Amino acid sequence: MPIMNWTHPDNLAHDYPLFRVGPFGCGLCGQNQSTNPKSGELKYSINGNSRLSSEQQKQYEDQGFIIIKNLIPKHDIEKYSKRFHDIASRRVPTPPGLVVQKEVKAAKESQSENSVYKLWDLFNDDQLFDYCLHPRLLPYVEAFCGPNVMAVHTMLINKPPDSGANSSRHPLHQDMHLVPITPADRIVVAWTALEAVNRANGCLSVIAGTHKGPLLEHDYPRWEGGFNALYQGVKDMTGSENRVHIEADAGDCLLFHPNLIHGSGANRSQGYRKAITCHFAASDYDYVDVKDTIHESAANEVLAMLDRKFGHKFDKYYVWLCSDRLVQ
Ligand SMILES: O=C(O)CCC(=O)C(=O)O
Repeated sequence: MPIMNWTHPDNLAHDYPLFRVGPFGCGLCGQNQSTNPKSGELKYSINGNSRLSSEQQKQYEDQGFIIIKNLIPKHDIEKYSKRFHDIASRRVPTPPGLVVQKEVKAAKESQSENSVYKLWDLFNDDQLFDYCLHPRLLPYVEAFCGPNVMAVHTMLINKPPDSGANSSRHPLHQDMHLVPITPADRIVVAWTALEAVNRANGCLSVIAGTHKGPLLEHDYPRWEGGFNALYQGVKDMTGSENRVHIEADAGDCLLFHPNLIHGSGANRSQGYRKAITCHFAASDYDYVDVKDTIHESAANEVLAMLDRKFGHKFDKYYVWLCSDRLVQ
């Protein structure tokens, strides 16, 4: 994958002061950093880490995900849920910079827990960003990213009850489509349930083992009931062998590789289905030049969203990635 022309992040922070920039390493090598293991070594997790059991490491290597039951304590789960509720229902002012995305079918409704689907860029809110610094989570993250870790993409996802259009589904996709940084094998996604999630309220499902394959072309689904912005799925996805439905309790954390194909079902319950997520990366990652690559259409869409939000024409494909923060 080509690496894009480098602009030091300090310059970006100057041009785009709305974005906070972490202390990147500057050592661009011009190549995709290969994480090919020597025989007997691990490819998708760090050799010799003491946090994962050998079973957990084997499952992650083979299937691309593991579940850590009861990782985040109840009082923290309640704190994140309450904060979401307060922001979504406008009990408190929306913290500047926090991006509020409404569900496509509720776009014209006033802001409420019923209409808000996602909060993005949680680093703009200390109470929600607390999740990305959680002392019970970071040791696991280190087992995939190594000791120096950046939070690169953060969301609180609320799935309100589906209107009947099935638009609350999230098509099967790979997160790397939206996250043009490398190496992918030093990125881990930490998705934690904020309440019980099951087939009825649209739990996540994953296609085990697909983290070993390439990044595939993505496109919007041909769904008559509509779909949410940036909810592109793997193009011409056929079959779903090895599909695993991830039912979970509040506080359970799913750790998965960013190339693992996954999605979620419609929320057919009367309640909300919330989760908080962070994509963590080894802090010395490099940017991919998205031009003429599989990442380009999603990157253009992100740029257009930033233009609309900030009223400013951003000319760098990767500028949204400057919303990352060093966490360890
Ligand atoms: O929590 C979900 O429903 C799916 C989230 C997801 O895969 C994403 O936002 O990329």
